[in-house]
Order: sequence, then structure tokens, then C-alpha cells
Amino acid sequence: MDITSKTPLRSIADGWRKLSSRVCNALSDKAANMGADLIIVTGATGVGKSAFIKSVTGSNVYVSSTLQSGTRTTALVPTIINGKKYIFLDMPGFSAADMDDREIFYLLMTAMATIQPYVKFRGLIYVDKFDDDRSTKSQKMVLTWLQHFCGNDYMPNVTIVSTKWDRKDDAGIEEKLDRYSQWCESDLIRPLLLNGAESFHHGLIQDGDRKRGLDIGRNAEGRAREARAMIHERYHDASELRLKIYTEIADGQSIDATSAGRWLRSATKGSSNATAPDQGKSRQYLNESLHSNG
Ligand SMILES: Nc1nc2c(ncn2[C@@H]2O[C@H](COP(=O)(O)OP(=O)(O)OP(=O)(O)O)[C@@H](O)[C@H]2O)c(=O)[nH]1
Ligand SMILES: [Mg+2]
Repeated sequence: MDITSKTPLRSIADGWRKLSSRVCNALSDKAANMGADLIIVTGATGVGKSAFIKSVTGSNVYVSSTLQSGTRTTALVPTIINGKKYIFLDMPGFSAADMDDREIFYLLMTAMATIQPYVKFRGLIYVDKFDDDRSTKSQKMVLTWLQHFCGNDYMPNVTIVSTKWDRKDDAGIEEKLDRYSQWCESDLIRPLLLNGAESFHHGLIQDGDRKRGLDIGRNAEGRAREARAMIHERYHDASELRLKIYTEIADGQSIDATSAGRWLRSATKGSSNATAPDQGKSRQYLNESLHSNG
């Protein structure tokens, strides 16, 4: 049962407090971040989402070194690139062994509801290390969810960021580039590219006539410079494109009734912890907050 549409409204102030307390919020001065462009960074667990945000923003985002989820809540990380304000939204990776995908989706929506009055949802970055020859369950899951979340019209604002190009010899890089080309032809990535998404290889540069990986430790500065230049190039201009889920929520739909919400619910049906005890309540607060600000 979708309790979000049936329970009477409660105090919005209460809801905001509850929601905000769940967001690890690096924005100490809200006014200073007014008018920033928000970029959501998503992908499966352990692919390098937080490391990418750390590189772009220079902030000390938590990067994990274990098989457990590194990022356990959402984080809003501000930066300025060529005079323009951006906020990066870091989130736990989907398909982690120790977190539930629907709870992760609600965490994301909570962070979006919290920040929505201050920002424009300017872009989305899909991070993947593209180290597998075949698509994994988690890649299928995230990329299908992403299409429901963004909608095809939003794809020009989507960037596919590949990671982990360093610590490979020339042959290793060639192999990974070949693999990436095959990925671009796959049913999961092709629809994004056909609709205007673009690729960026984080930490891979052209060095004379060969490609070279920039080491995540020793070449951190070079990686940051390239990544920040990409953000400027892709996101400096204004955009009128809207996330599909933004329009759905603004039109009054509950989170569960959105295309992404419905798809995720059907995809996770039967998973053991799909209904966390507090989820119904937080979902209700969340719907109120989104609609009161939409
Ligand atoms: N060598 C190398 N290691 C990387 C790169 N990107 C990320 N890593 C490492 O991969 C591990 C996971 O990176 P995170 O940034 O925590 O991954 P995440 O996607 O945020 O993971 P979750 O928060 O669990 O979803 C860390 O040990 C990083 O240092 C890269 O480009 N090169
Ligand atoms: Mg992380």
C-alpha cells in the first residue's frame, strides 16, 4: 500500500528537520550557495563516485577502501569552477551488499528535496569503471533506473564518467578502450549516447600519440584539472532541460508513483529488506517537502 497518498499532512517544519538531519550537508552557508547548479553523481558501489567528487571539488569526501559501502548517506559538496557555483550530490552506490536500493533512492530524493529551493538540477553523472566484459546485474539496475529517473530528453545533461584508467600499461589501456567502445554499442549505454549524453574518461589523457593514465595519488592535480575543465565545458551554459522525476513530482506524483519509483519497486520486489521500518514515515515527510517547494 502506498501510504504517502493516504495519510493526512503533518507539520512541514518537522518534516524538514527530519529530512535535513539525514543529509550530510557541507553547505554551511546556504545563502552563499543560492543559485548553484546541482550535479547528481550516481553509479554502482565502489566505482569511484566519491573519488571523482573529491577530485573535482578538492573536498575531503570519504572514499572507501573496503568492500562495504564507502558512502552511507548523501553528501552535498560545493565548489566553484571558473566563477560558477556547483554543488555535487554524492550518494551511496546502488547494489551494495549492505544497503537496500530503495532506501538509497529515498536518501537521494531526501537530499534533492532539501536542496531544491536553492539550486537547479543541472546535470547527472553516471560513474562506472567499465572493467567487466559483460554487463553486471548492478550495471543493468543502475542504468535502467537512470533512464526512468532522467528521461530521454534530459540526456544532453548526462555525462558518463569512466574511472580506473591508471596503473595500467599501454596494452591495458588499449584493452579498456576497446571494451568501452563495445559498451557504447550496448543496449544499456547506447540509448544514453543517442539521446545526447557524452563520455569522459577520468584520469586518462592524450600524451603525444599515446593515451596515458594519471595516477590517482601522484597525479591528483592533473586529474582534478581535467575533470574541472570537463565540468566547465559540459555544464557552464544554462539549460532548460528538466529531469523526468522533477516534472513528475512537480505535477503532484508521489515518489513511488514516478517512473523511477515504480520501476525500482518492481525490480526490487521480494528483496528481504525492501521495506525498512521507518521508510513509510520518511517517505510521507519527503512527499510533503517536495510538493510544498515544487
Ligand atoms: N587507482 C584508482 N583507484 C580509484 C579510482 N577511482 C576510485 N578508486 C578507488 O576505488 C575505491 C572506491 O572508490 P570510492 O570513490 O569510494 O567509490 P564509490 O563509488 O564512492 O563507492 P560507494 O560510496 O561505496 O558507492 C577507493 O579505494 C578509491 O581510491 C581511479 O580512478 N583509480
Ligand atoms: Mg562513495
